[in-house]
Order: sequence, then structure tokens, then C-alpha cells
Amino acid sequence: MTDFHLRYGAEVAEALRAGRPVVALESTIISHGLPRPDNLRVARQIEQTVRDAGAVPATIGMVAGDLVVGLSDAEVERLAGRDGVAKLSVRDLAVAAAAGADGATTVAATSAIAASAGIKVFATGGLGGVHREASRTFDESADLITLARTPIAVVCAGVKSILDVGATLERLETLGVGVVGYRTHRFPGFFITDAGFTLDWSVDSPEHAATVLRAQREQGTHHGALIIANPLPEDEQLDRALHDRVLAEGLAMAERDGVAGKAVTPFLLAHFHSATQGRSLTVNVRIILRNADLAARVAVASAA
Ligand code: PSU
Ligand code: MN
Repeated sequence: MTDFHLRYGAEVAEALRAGRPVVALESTIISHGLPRPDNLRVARQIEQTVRDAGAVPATIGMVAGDLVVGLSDAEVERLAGRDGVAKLSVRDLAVAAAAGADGATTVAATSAIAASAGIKVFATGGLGGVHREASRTFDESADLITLARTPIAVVCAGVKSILDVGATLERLETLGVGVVGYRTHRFPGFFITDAGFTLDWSVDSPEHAATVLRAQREQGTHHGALIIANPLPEDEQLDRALHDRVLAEGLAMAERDGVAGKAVTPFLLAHFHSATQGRSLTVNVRIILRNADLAARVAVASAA
């Protein structure tokens, strides 16, 4: 018999025991969201950014069937460098463990694992959401339903503009997931500073965000996530015309090639990175590092 482990990195285990601030990080952006070899360099930069802001990074993923909260540098390198790393949403975790697989966790899987490990804050790039044409394809990311039942703060740059942003916001409302803008009332569209939708609420500091999290816990309304939407400054976003052209092209290619299911998001991201000659990659990296920094500050404020 094999037994199925959930392992903690030593530093993360110690930080959790001591009540020090910890930030969960996902691994799908490393294995499926960013091209090699930049992905490994970026994964390390994300962790360093969290450290620089005073928190401990806990990158989550699966190595040979073991779920690891706080991958070592060698384990991050393994998930970044190999072919055949599976993209794992929540439903895949047990099956992949039984197969002894290597896998990268999505927002859904990472938040579920992080919350059960007692981690309160998670940084990512952008959430999954409702795809365009979802009324026909039913393609809605499991990120949404999972966030509805997972108590964690997720710092992100909204959802990617490849999705139906309005429908995603409607679903988050239905599912009872809190959404606040960070110093803005405009919901960001990942590569784009403003996706064209207004938010009811905003927070203006990490301490303010930490106060919301504490209020959720004290009210007992913390069964779902709090999304902290952190837009890129306007002068750092992807050029709008370039963005719109590449997106239209990518959607047409995905349709033509019959790309479906969990392959859709990686396909469109890879198309962006090649069709913009790396400009979307630069923007993508800035998004993740800014989110890692803010998440660490929220974790520090929450632990204080
Ligand atoms: N956003 C990014 N890059 C990514 C993803 C989101 O900027 O790689 C990944 C996240 O892991 C997210 C997943 O949870 O895509 C959503 O995939 P799907 O649409 O198949 O649920
Ligand atoms: Mn999907």
C-alpha cells in the first residue's frame, strides 16, 4: 500500500506553527501559464517578492503523488522544467495522487489546500472564470465554485480578458464571493487595467483588507473567499489595440482547433505570449509580482 502524503516545507511548517505570515502561491502559472525558461526565474522572483515584504512563500503543487505545501527550490524546478506535469483542479487531486503524478495546482486546488492548511492569503495572476460562449459550452472555471466554499483572500488582477468578465462577476455575486478593488472601484482585466465593470467596494491599504478578513471571521461569514482585485497601473498594461487583435485571433484559433476543457486557458495564454513577441509575458510577470507583494503585506497585516 502507498500512503498519500500532504507534506509541508520546513519553513512553511515552522511559520504556520509560530503564527507568522504565510502566502500561498499556485504552480499552474509556472507549469502551464508561463513559457520556459522564464517560468522558473519568475517562480523564484515571486517567492523572493513575498519574502521581501516580510512573509513566507508557500508554493503548492504535487510531486510524485505527494501534495506539497511549500515546494523546495528543487521541486519548483522539477515542475517548471518537465513535460507531462498535469494541471490539477480540485477534482484531479486524489486521482493524480493515486497515480503518483507530478502536478501543478490551479487557483481552485491551491486555495482549497491552502485554506485547509490554515493559510489565509493567496497570490495569483488572474482567476479562472466564465468563458465567452459559456452559454453553449458550459465552460466555467472550477475556480469560481471553489472560491465560494473556501475561506481565503485571493489577490489577483481580476480575470483574464479572454473570459466573459461581466458573466464572471455575476457568477461571483451569485456564489457569494466578496470582491473588493485595491484602491479602485474598477474591476481589472488582467493584461488590461480596467475591464469595464464597476465594483461596489474597495480597500485602500493592506490593513484595511486585513480588517475585512477579520470581520468575516468574527461574523462567521468566512465560508467563501475574498477577492482583492489589484489592477496594473495604466501605463503598464498591454497596448489595447494589440490586446484586442491578439485575443480575437487566439479565440478563432481555439475554435478552429477544437481546443476545449482545461486546455483552453493555457492555449490562449501561450498564443498571447508568442503573438505579442513576449510583451504580454512582461505584463504577466509584473502582474504576478505586484500581487505577491500586496498579498504578503495583507498577510503581515493579518498576522499582526
Ligand atoms: N491566470 C493566469 N495564468 C494561469 C491561470 C490563470 O494568468 O495560468 C491558471 C490558474 O491556475 C487558474 C487556471 O486557476 O488557469 C484556470 O483554468 P481553467 O480555466 O481551466 O479553470
Ligand atoms: Mn474550463
